[in-house]
Amino acid sequence: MFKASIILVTLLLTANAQEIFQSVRVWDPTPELIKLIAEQGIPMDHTVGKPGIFLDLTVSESESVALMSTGIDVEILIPNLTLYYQKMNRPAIERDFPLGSMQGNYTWDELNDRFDELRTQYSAVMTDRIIIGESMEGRDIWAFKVSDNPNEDEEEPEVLYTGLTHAREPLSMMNLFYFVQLLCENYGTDPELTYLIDNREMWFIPVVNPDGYLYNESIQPNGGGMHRKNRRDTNCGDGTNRGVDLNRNYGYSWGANNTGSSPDPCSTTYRGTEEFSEPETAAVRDFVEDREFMNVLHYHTYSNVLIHPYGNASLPEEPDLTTYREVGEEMTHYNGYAVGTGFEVIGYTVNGDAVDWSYGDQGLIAYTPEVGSSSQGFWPPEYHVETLCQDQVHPNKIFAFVAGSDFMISHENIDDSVIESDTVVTLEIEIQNRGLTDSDGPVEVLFQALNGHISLADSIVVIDEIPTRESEIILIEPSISSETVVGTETGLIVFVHDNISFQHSDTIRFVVGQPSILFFDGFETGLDNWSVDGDWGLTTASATGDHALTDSPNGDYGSGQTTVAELSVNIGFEFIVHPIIRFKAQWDIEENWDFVRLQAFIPEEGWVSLAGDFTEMGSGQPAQPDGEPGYDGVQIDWIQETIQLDQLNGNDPTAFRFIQTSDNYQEGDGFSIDDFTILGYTQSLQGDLIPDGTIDIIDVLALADLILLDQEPSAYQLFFSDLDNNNVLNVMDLVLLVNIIMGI
Ligand code: 0X9
Ligand code: CA
Ligand code: ZN
Ligand code: CA
Repeated sequence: MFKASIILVTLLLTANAQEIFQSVRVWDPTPELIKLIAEQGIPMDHTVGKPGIFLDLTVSESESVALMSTGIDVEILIPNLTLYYQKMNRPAIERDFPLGSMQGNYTWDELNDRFDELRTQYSAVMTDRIIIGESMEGRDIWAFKVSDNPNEDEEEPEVLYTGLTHAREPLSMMNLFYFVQLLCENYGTDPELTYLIDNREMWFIPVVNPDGYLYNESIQPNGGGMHRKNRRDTNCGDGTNRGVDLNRNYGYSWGANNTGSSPDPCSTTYRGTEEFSEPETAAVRDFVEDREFMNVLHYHTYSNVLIHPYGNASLPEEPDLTTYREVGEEMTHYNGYAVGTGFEVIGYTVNGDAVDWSYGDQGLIAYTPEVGSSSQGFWPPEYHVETLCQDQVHPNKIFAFVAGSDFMISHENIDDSVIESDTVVTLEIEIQNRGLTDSDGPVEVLFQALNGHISLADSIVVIDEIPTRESEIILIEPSISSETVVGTETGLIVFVHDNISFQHSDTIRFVVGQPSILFFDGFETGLDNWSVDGDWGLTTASATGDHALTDSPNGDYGSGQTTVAELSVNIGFEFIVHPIIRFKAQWDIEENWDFVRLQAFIPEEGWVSLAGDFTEMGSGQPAQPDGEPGYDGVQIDWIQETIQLDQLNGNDPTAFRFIQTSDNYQEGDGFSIDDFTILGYTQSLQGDLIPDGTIDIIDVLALADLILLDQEPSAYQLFFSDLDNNNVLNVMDLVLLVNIIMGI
């Protein structure tokens, strides 16, 4: 049954594609086994491994299925090597992405040249400039499309990206060039980018406000010009005071009040004489009204935030609010930008801006990303330009994916907290159509075993349809092999797609058996295990028992500080597989500005911040380091956090610490921790000093020898034979060992 179903999946997956190559690990590679593998015609070049323990092979998917069906202990490490290589690839941008002459940003001429260059090279997937209007001073405002068959208007979901509404925000344009170049360069090689070109129409208006941008160029040719508005003569002289703020001139709630926009022609937020009074906004309006967009990103800088409507601080109605929050969270998964209304994330209200009109009037899902941190500002140092562009690739990709139907695993749940060998597991998987378009045809969910420890009767589940933004829960019941020992990782690779969507894959992993507790602190006996500074101390506001650990026992944490609580225990991680940290926590920390991180100390690397079920990426603000996971926001009820230490890639930590950081303004009640537990799977039995899987007289003799020799025992010997945990090996351990054998 197992074999048949796997072959079925293989056929489905490879029906109209090339063979997939995988990296697989063969456990326990005895010389006989190696011979057997070689005899199957599996190439032994490029194998790596630890002799006698495992051997990693590069095989085709059918070879890996064949290996598994012979009963060899095989584990799939990388399900699709081609995809893996392409995902890991980062273009060497120094060479590939030329920077411009204004602190790395293109001048108007340079960006026009860049466009011509790209267009010449990639005319198969790019239109020429399409002029959509003329600026105040008579310059072309142009758009272009990236798609296959670019000169045809195909039935593909359309998405729009705009830049340089505000003249002093060059990264709003640079990141679009970066994204377009990446799309074109990887067309035909990168599966995701190729899919987007083949199945979306991605439109770009790189410069909404050419006059303002050229004005900045004229006053500061090397970058740094601070003009924001367009160049209409508003009777304020000919400097940066003149002009209309294009992001206050759109026709939704235009001029609703004087705080969100200004009636003063010389103000930086002057809204103009009436809605769409400016040729630049009118051009965007006509273009959007003429086409059938699903969604639009109006790029600005800076603040490291992703803003959604409405500008007056009111929230969109459901289900759109959830769409905004969920899609926003996914877009900002790697760059950590805060998602919310402008009022929530940058603290002021606006009226007449582009996102409000795009959503409120046109019904499009629309955001304004504000690229870069406050320390980088409008004109970041040149060596930051490329990184800032790169930070927008993921959001730009997700945004294009969600214009159509697009599926992901939004939730998974296993009915038992401990998965035992030789049992059937009930696995609940929620599949969401996160896209803005209904599914096209049935949604197929295909499963492949991660290794030989799991099998599934039905490898494919078909869901009739999943409308836009809806989810469907499916139940599957894989069996765990009877030969699977405690601490073995297994799982399923899941592929989801409809007739036209991208086939995303995701891996669900779990470890078989009950983990052992290696360390526990419920904070009921003081802080002996911890060294603390700042205000860290005990609180009676606990999850269990009478005490918990907190960064601020007496009210809010302090401002502008870094404090730590460090755990000094020595755990023999070398003898543990899949170690886990689990603790209960509750917090109130200023979102996106202050932070608490749990870190592990790795001797060669220093402190490494750990990701768990509840961590979010740092926003890049001073107290939230960019790209480091941590805790912020408000979590009133105690939750249980789980942290897989496998994320340390086999490095054994020697210490842990909670580190609290805050900026100078606005504090919260802080972070509390209870029942801090370190768990892990011991694949050898305690007492099995001569490791042969059984505890018997041989182990007793070995331990007796050790005790008689009276030498300093090794960490390994201590770990497996110090049965009363007192850090010495003596007769008591011998007695306990004999008791185990006698079953006492
Ligand atoms: O004020 C603006 O126009 C934008 N910020 S910027 O610094 N780039 O000028 C923010 C627009 C926020 N939009 C809404 N809250 N709707
Ligand atoms: Ca097309
Ligand atoms: Zn702006
Ligand atoms: Ca703060």
